Amino acid sequence: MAGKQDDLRNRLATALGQHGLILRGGFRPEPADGLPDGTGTVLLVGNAGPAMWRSFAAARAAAAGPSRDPLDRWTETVLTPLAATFGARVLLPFGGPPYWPFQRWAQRADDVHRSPLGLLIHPTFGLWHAYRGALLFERRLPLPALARTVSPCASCVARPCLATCPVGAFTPAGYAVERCREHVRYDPDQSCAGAGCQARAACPVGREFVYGEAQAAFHMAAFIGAAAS
Ligand code: B12
Repeated sequence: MAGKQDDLRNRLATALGQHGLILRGGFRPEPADGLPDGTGTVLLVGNAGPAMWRSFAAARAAAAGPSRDPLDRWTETVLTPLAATFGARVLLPFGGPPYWPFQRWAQRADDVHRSPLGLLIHPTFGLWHAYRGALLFERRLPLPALARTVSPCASCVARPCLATCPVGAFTPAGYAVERCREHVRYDPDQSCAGAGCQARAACPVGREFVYGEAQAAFHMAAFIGAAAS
């Protein structure tokens, strides 16, 4: 039985890989996780590095015309039929408020830790990863053993992430969203808008997974609410 279910996970990983997506671990929900009743297993789906961007960019180039929130629409287009094929229900990280607590779920599913920026850091991918959906199965699927490591931020003395933001948006009191957004919008050099968040880029972990320029610019355009190109 376990072999058959491992096989399901392998087939799922292969299907996701065709879209540049990966499995990001899983967990068996407890009441505090806030998942719908009857959920036996949650598998998280996400992206790390630039692989998803290549699939999304190709699909977008082939699409008829511009759409609002194109990455979210693409995610739905990919994950909805895939979930149906595998007998799962899909929950998405966008579309709120309210939002499903993906960062909390991610910490249950995988070896990720909250970084000083608020983003979750992964020992291999660094800050260059995100979540695209949660697949909910009624069954209790076997889960791979999870090795928990100490956060890479614990031994990072220099903390360049906290020293790099040009407007000091990452403060001891939290992330000053509007200060960040104003700067991304109106900075004449457009350095954050073009190359992405400089605080995120200052992190030394997972350098080989850094997003490319087009992806960085896309996420920043979405963040400031400009039409992303
Ligand atoms: C609302 C939101 C935002 C708001 C944040 C508002 C705020 N005051 O913090 C805004 C629009 C500003 C934002 C921005 C970004 N976000 Co955002 N955001 C979300 C969203 C949709 C909901 C968060 C939420 O309210 N959850 C509800 C609570 C109950 O759930 P939770 O898991 O416990 O949420 C915790 C986090 O929100 C966290 N938190 C607190 N402060 C901050 C600050 C930052 C920067 C982050 C990322 C998280 C964070 O505290 C919450 C309570 O524990 C999530 C997706 C999701 N569904 O989780 C993405 C999410 C948290 N964002 C994400 C990302 C990547 C970003 C950006 C980096 C995108 C970009 N531009 O590249 C930017 C950061 C800006 C920058 N400098 O680059 C990723 C994080 C992935 C990771 N590795 O951890 C998520 C998970 C989306 C995804 N698809 O994976 N975001």
